[in-house]
Amino acid sequence: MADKKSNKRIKSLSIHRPFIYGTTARPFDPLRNPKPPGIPDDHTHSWEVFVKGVDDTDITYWLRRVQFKLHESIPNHVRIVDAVPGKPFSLKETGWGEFEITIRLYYVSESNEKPQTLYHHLRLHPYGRTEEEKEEMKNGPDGGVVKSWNYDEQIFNEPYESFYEILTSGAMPASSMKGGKGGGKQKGEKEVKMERSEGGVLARSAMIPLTNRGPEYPFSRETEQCEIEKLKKALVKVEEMTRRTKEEMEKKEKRLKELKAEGAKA
Ligand code: SLL
Repeated sequence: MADKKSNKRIKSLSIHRPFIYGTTARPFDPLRNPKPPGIPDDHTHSWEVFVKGVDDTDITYWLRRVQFKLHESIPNHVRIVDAVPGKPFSLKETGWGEFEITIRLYYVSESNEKPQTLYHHLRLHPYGRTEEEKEEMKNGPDGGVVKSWNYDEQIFNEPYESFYEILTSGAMPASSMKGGKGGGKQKGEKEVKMERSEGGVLARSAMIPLTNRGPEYPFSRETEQCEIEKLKKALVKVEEMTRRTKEEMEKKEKRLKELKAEGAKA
């Protein structure tokens, strides 16, 4: 670490890094997901919980360890996963029930940040806002695979200078990070081009991909735009409903007045 004295916090600056956390579950099925030997009879699903970079880019330059606290019914239910450069923090298990997983993030020591906690509900069964969404999860191309993934942004407020250095020491194409060990250009290595490929993101950046590229990469500006469009459409619908309700009320009020007038005459 840099000399303590010169390692000050950078005031009024905050920097963020996107990441994804969540679970993916698959029901045991003789064809698509056969149950491995030795798994208890009552286990119905295999599942995975993870914390990873957008587009699977490396995040181990700011995150060094993840602790997953599982349900107490699971043997050895507090699990620690240490960083392997270029790899997601992931844990695979089998079981029969859904529960809340406590995910504790430990940052690299240069950050001087205290660990933080996230909570994630393990989903084994299809879910969704509508019946179609549930149906899609059951019978869609991914057949029976239940994903519950969240996009999030880690914010570092007033980072230490040395940590800021690490965070900004050069965005690079994800391909140049292959095989683990990222970070900086090696001597003699040729200049890496700083551009997006296929709407993807540069490693060690805060970029969000432009487009969707399949079920493994669901978070992008395109998804965001889709959600915004959905909200806009919903808003139009709500306005339309409000207008109609108002109209009906006006009609009823009018009718009521008429009836009252008739009553007064009689
Ligand atoms: C439920 N409240 O009743 C939840 C608890 C616990 C899930 C779910 C055990 C796996 C194992 C397992 O799946 N526990 O024995 O390794 O639905």
